[in-house]
Amino acid sequence: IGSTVLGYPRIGPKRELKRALESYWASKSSADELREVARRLRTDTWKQLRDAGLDSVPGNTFSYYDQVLDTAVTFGAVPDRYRKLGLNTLDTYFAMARGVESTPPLEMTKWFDTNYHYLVPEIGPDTTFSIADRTPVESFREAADLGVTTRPVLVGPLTFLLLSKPAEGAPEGFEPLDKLDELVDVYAELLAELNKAGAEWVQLDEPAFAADRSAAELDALKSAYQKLGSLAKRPKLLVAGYFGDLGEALGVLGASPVEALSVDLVAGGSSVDRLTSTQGLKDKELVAGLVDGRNIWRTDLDKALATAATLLGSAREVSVGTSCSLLHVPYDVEAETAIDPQVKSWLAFAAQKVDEVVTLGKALAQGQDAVSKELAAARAAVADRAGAERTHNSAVRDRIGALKPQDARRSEYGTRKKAQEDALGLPKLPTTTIGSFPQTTDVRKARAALTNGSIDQATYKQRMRDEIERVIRLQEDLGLDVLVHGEPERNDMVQYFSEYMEGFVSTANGWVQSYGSRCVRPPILFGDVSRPKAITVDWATYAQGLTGKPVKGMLTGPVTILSWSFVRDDQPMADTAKQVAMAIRDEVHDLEAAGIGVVQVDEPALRELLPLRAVQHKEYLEWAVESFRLATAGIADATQIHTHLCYSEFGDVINAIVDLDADVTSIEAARSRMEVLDDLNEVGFGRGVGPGVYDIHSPRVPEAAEITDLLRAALAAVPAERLWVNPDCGLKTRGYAEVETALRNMITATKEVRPTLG
Ligand code: THG
Ligand code: ZN
Repeated sequence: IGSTVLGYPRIGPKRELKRALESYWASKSSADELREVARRLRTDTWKQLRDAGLDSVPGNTFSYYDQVLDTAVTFGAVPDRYRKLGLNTLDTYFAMARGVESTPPLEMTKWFDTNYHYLVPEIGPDTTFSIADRTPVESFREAADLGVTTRPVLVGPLTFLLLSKPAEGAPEGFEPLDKLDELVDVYAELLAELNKAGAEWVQLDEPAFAADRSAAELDALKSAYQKLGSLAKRPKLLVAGYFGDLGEALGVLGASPVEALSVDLVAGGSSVDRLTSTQGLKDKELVAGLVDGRNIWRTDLDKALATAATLLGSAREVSVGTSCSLLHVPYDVEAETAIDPQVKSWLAFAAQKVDEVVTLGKALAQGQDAVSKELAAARAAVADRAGAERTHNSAVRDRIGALKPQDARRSEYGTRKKAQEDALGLPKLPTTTIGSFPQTTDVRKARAALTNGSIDQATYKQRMRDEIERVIRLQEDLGLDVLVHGEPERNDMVQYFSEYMEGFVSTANGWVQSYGSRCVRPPILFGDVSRPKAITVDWATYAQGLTGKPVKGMLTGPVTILSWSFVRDDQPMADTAKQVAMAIRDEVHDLEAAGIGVVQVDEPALRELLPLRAVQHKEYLEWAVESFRLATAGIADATQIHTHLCYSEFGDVINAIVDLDADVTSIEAARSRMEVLDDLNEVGFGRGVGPGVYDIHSPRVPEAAEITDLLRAALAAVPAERLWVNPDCGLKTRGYAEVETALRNMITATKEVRPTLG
């Protein structure tokens, strides 16, 4: 195989695909125009990767929306409700991704522990697999016509089925994996077609094996690759395991007839020992994933070469690759003109990572002298970063060094509850929202105008204040009890805070796909973190000054800030989390001092960072919970701390939610009919809880009667004194018309239920 990368960004260096998709969806351009943008993006990527000098260029890495959805469509796993719409192929695909009026989309969820989201395929006993779409073959030919031989990349059959869910109506006990044999037969057909088209290699991604898997699942892995490997006419197979150590799957794949394995040596560092002792690798090619596909730091090439050297005897051939697809990093550092030059010199985005892989590959194949200049430059950058003073702030370190366990503890909940009741005087079943209100076009335009200099700071501030006043008046009119300022001044809940903290830099073009056409620009946390001055106090006090009702201050928690940033890799995450926690704590304290009596610290990403392997959960949850508590302690008993979590199935983090010790927790619950409350009861959760009473992810407006029902269901699980009423997430992505009606119905329902309480 030689030097390669496992995948590449596809949204376009200037988010060309985003623009083209959104224009097509708005009926402002045709399918042909969209296809043309897509074709150009594919072409540019293939040529770029080939010209950069990679030995093997990945193919089929483009997607109009999501690679898991692509896999479902390729193999014909399209649920009937989408087929019945009678749309053409492209629009059926988008209906599965985004829904249409009559039919909601497939469920979307996080891709392992990343901030990328995939669509969850639905597989039932009746699903019949076939090659229903030939994009993998067609794109191979398309590249070949341009003179680039690609290595088509497919989600592997095990990972595909393990990420799928049973279709509605599937019998009790049915698992998508039950369909493995049938699916593998169709993978075999596709491999035969790719072989016929001239593909020498095909890459099958099996990241599901970086997580804990049962013996039955490992057996399934064995049988699938035994079968695929035994095909008479097929391309050579590269199985890629990433996002961690492959564990026992390594031995299984080692013993299988596939020709090559790719292993993640960044997230799965311990693999090195296991690799050298896995017998079956001796006759295989090993792609050593030495360049981090998920973070943006330049690789320590000397260290990477040393690791590669220890692997040399363990496989027939060792080549260099990325730890995972480069989908998770931005395109090109060179597009950043405003980042401080010293920090910039430490960074590598996708284009630079390709160069690193090429350099490492040459060093391995031809000796280090062949790339001495590149190695020296990398060495200098790594040394500069390691010795840089700007990553080090003694005041921050001294302050954290002096912390005592008590600094992360509040008084007993009973005492706080009493003090908060006296201070806030809220009715039973208090109503509130999660924080953000719809971001209107005017608000977005004002922000863009400030960025490009066409309005000044004072004008911008006034526009935001006008918006805040409108949102406060609306909430008073609706009759909400705890108000919010609506967050018009924020772009993204992580990026916004990072812009006001020391230790971060922002990018101008560092977009990373989050789902479909939606992107985020993760900030870069490069050094010790501190908060020089108050960030949100001005907006919160302005809002509080407009109303007699309590206004809730809105902050993002330390774990979520880390999770949605590119984080320094030169110290443990737990240490970085403490620094971010102290910065947030400063903000909590300033809000309190300015008269804000309720502060919400959101941790929607608490679960996302949960390690894929259970043995690592405890350590993670300890520092994650501790950083939240550090951020929210040291305040008066009367100050009420809220938190918000964005999921309804807690699984392994449910105990952590108790341990956060927040006074009020709002969570998603509408879609699961309040089941989450039973889960919380089971672990003895005894604090305030606001199970979302309507799903904001859908444009559908709930009737008051539906909400009344949900509140009654909630009251069966939670005593009235602890129950709050709120939507299940922020309202930022919705429109005002629907939000107003939905909130009005929510208040009507609450007022109907209140008099029935004892
Ligand atoms: N911020 C960050 N990560 C996230 C979320 C977030 N991950 C999980 C979830 N929320 C993902 N959801 C979204 C929803 C909307 C958008 C991105 C991720 C979005 N992005 C704008 C776009 O692509 O047009 C750009 C936003 C901007 O201008 O900064 O709409 O909330 N970090
Ligand atoms: Zn949410």
